[in-house]
Amino acid sequence: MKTLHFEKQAVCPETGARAGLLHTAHGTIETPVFMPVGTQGTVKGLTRKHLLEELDAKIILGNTYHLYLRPGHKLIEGFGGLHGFMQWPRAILTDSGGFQVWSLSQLRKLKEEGVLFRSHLNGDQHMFTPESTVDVQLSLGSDIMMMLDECTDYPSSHAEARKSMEMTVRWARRGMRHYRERMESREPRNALFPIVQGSMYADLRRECVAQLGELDAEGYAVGGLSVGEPRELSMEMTEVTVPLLPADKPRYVMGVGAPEELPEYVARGVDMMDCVMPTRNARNGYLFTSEGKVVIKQAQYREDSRPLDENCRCHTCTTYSRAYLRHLFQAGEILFSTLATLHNLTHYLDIMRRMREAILLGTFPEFLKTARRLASSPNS
Ligand code: PRF
Ligand code: ZN
Repeated sequence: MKTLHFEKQAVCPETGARAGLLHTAHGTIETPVFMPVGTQGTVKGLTRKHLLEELDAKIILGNTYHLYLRPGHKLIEGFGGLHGFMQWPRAILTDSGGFQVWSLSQLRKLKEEGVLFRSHLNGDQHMFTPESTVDVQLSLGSDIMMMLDECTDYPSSHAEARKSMEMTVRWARRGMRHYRERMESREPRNALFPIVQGSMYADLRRECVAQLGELDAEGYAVGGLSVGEPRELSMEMTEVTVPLLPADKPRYVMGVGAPEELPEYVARGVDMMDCVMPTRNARNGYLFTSEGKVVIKQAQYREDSRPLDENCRCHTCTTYSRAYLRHLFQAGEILFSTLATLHNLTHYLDIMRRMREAILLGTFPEFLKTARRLASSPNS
């Protein structure tokens, strides 16, 4: 039974960029989409009102690893899942935890059964299996759940990458079987996306796509990118992987990217992306504008009365000066995080909206050309 419906609206013939509508149980998402990261059940610094009314975000991301450890998925389930707990009425995607175990937990032991790890909070030992991460995500009630995968270290030898990719495939088969069993006794509201791995090896990526394709999932993700490799390699791997994924299903590249990378991924047929960059950088005083980066602590902004970004319609840019923002940052005021996050996310979501519009209008190649010219200009 279908839980998601992806409606393709337009494809750019020159590049393969797609515009579509992704219908979920918690509303319709216009694609291509960037999903703000809300690891702990909150997009740091923002209220629901900001997300709904200022940003008009249609989907946000949560993390199984964090929410499982604290406050616990059973507690959240008691509040009606993550939607009820955080009072978020729109769509939620949760990552499976595999990647966060890889990047955060203290001790990690990979077994055929799953991944054994120690909590980064108190050192307690836990295990995630392909089955248990589906169960945890069903408790969280996310609209799109992610399969347990192993994000292969970069760099890895071909043999290591093959071993890791094959484990990810075996886990995906188990996870999908368990998911289908669980769905028999449930109203179908949650989709499950397998994740393509294969490090930086085109043959492994192709093989992984072919094997995961047999699972006939409702969407597919590409993992293992943006893990330290040069940008050309991320793009090359995206180019070999994405066109092989089913054209009538959403395609999600996990954990990307910088603002100037967004058009590059979309041009390669990607529908969904997420990244901590706009939110994390905001809190650290790194702001993205239509004219390039602003490092707000710099002395040049001390008496700068201009808005952060003349071309931005966000609350931060229509209300405050750069000098005031710099002062808040220097004084360590909590308001800075809110204002900076609001702006950076507005900037990201606006790029996505402009791309979507261009794809629908048939002007995406021109958009891409302009975006590339701006990206190679000195102050960006
Ligand atoms: N796997 C999972 N989540 C992820 C990644 C991955 O490979 C990445 C890699 N960029 C980010 N988030 N499950
Ligand atoms: Zn702004």
